[in-house]
Amino acid sequence: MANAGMDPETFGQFIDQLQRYVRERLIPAEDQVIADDMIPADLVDEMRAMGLFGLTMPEEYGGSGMNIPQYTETVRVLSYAMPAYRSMASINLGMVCSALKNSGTEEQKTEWLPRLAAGEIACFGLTEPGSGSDSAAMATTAKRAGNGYVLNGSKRYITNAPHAKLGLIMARTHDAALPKNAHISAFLVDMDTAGITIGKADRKMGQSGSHIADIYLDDVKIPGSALLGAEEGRGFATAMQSLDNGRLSVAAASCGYARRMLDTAVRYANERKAFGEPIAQFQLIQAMLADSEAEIYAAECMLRDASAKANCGTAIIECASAKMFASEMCGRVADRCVQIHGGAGYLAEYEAERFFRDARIYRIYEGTTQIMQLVIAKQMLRNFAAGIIA
Ligand code: COS
Repeated sequence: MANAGMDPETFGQFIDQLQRYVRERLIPAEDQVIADDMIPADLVDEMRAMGLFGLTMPEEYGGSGMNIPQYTETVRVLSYAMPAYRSMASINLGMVCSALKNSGTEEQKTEWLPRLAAGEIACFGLTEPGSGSDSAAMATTAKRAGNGYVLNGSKRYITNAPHAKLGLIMARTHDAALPKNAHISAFLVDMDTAGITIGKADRKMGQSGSHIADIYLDDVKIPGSALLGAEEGRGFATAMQSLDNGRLSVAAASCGYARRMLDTAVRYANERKAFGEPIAQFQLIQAMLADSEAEIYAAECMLRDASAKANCGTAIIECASAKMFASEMCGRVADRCVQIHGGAGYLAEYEAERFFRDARIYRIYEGTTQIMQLVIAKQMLRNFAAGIIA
């Protein structure tokens, strides 16, 4: 059944407030974020005070109770600003909240959802040095010890690892691979537990102010109550279900940031003159603007449709399609934005250059475009075999 979410009028007011906040506070602070490679602490506090970390948590756990379409619309609006802001809140709002809501026990929800809603940061530990796209091949182990488990292994490219208080960590509870990847379980790990160390934040191509790092797990003793859903073998399904949600967030981020790029390109095309008139008057520039507008619109429509379907149940094809199309679209718009800026587009003092670098990861994380193709095709073939016709 569809989740009704937040009352539409309150949601509309929230979006108006967020749009103003993005333009009046977040965008003006971008240069500072780039210079420090860090969102200023007072801005993070403001984001907490606005409830931005708890939008998707149910109200009874201290959140705002947004449903999936409201959550993705919020991410889209937030993503008009540089990606670091979404990055800080998105693991709370998307993957970890979704895993807790869908699979957590009542005790786990009661313990963690209010903390996340209040702004404690979460991270999602799936990828490892030896397993990215092939996530079921992970090497991190969770061995039973008394009433609890001992974790050993490492996780790589983990967004927010340096800030996280909660890690949703996937680990093998069986040495051998099991059907449906049931050798993997998910654990809610307090990141202050002894034996956890965080690597140095990695230097990246773009996305200043957002941090990824390795997590090292060395004989980390966790209680049995940390097993998500109190059930072994559900970790892969939980991770995939959470990734459906995370993929919608990347689709929304791609739509929001592409809109920013296009607005910037339109402004520049009106200001910059060549052959005696603004370059916006030239049809070949207009073609790039028009293609970008139409593609952003298409991605926004997909995002809304996929979000509505995911709000009613599983929507694997739609989530993967929206992520694939929107992230690829964002890359094309970023490229055109540089092209419209001409030589200036290659210079760091213009925004187009960093838009281009920032956008590149959208086609990679939460599942590459190539993995999205596999996910979509696999589901299509399953539907065909089951006689399901669209
Ligand atoms: N929702 C709920 N359960 C799901 C699911 C989803 N979207 N996808 C898979 N599952 C569960 C199901 O139980 C499924 O079995 P059934 O389909 O028979 O019910 C089981 O997991 C196994 O799924 P599948 O057969 O699709 O697993 P594969 O090993 O074939 O999956 C891919 C392969 C490549 C699709 C998968 O490993 C993947 O998506 N990898 C990319 C991971 C990724 O995005 N990494 C990026 C970084 S993470 S931040």
